[in-house]
Amino acid sequence: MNRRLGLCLLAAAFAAAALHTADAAAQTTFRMNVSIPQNSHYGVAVDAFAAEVEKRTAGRYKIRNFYASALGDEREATEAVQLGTLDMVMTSTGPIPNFVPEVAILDIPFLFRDTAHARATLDGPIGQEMLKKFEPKGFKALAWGENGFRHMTNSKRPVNAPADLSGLKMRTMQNPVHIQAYKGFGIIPTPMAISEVFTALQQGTVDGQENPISVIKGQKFDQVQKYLTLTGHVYSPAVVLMNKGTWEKIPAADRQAFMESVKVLVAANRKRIDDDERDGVAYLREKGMQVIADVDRTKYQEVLTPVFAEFAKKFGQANIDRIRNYK
Ligand code: EAX
Repeated sequence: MNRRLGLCLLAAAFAAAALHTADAAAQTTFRMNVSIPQNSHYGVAVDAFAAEVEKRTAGRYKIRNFYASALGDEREATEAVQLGTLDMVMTSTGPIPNFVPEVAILDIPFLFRDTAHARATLDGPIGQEMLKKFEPKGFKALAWGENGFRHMTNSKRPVNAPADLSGLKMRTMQNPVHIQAYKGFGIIPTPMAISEVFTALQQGTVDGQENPISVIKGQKFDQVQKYLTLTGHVYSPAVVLMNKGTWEKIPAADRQAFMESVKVLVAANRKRIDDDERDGVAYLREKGMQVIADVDRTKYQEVLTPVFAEFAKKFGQANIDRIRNYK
């Protein structure tokens, strides 16, 4: 081999090695948004997810998380994921009926008996079928997460019975099922994004709001709300979404890594909610809230009888019963 050819071969070998290294280091970063702070049942979940994805893909994929609606409220972020200008969002189902109408059935009040029932349903065939409904709308839904059972707070009066809700002006999510149902309670619903709620309560634009203990505590609503009634009137699911086109570009082996990682997200999310549920009410009492814990939920359900009839027409009684009776 002459010297010239030798050098050429050497140069080619270097080039190939450099290319290989570049390949191995090729890194994709996905941006993900949540509506509430890092120190919350979504924040700890997406952080656990980011760490797991990075570990399982040997750093080839990174998740960059944005908290407290930094990249938009839940509706805006969901829309951005649909369009592909944002990669991922973990959101409550607040805005979801506007994107995937079939999933709105999950937002019906008193649909789930308790947390165990909700988690089993979402983890089982019903929940998994529902995740597929996101696909024709431009989303890959990786998993159901959780926001929790929602309770009523307000600054006007203790709500001891359903009739006490009548005439209260309450912030609601931008969710058509909630809005329709809450009107059935006699509430005057005022939909707005979560990032605006504290100020709206403080300034008296609305009298109250409803959210899980985790959110009431995390958003410091105890500073602007006197009364809390543990109505648990509706279960609030969360969902982890990715833009569908983005998902399809991920090689199969790495998709598997994402699916394994999202299990870690769900576990961290649920664990934090369990902790908040255990300690949150005592904490809110300490902060000065007057808590009505002894709630006859059947009374609240009875008030919604006409609304339930409307939902039966809309979603099909059999579909509702299938969820209600899931064991
Ligand atoms: O998803 O908007 C709400 O009330 C939600 O519960 C909150 O953003 C967490």
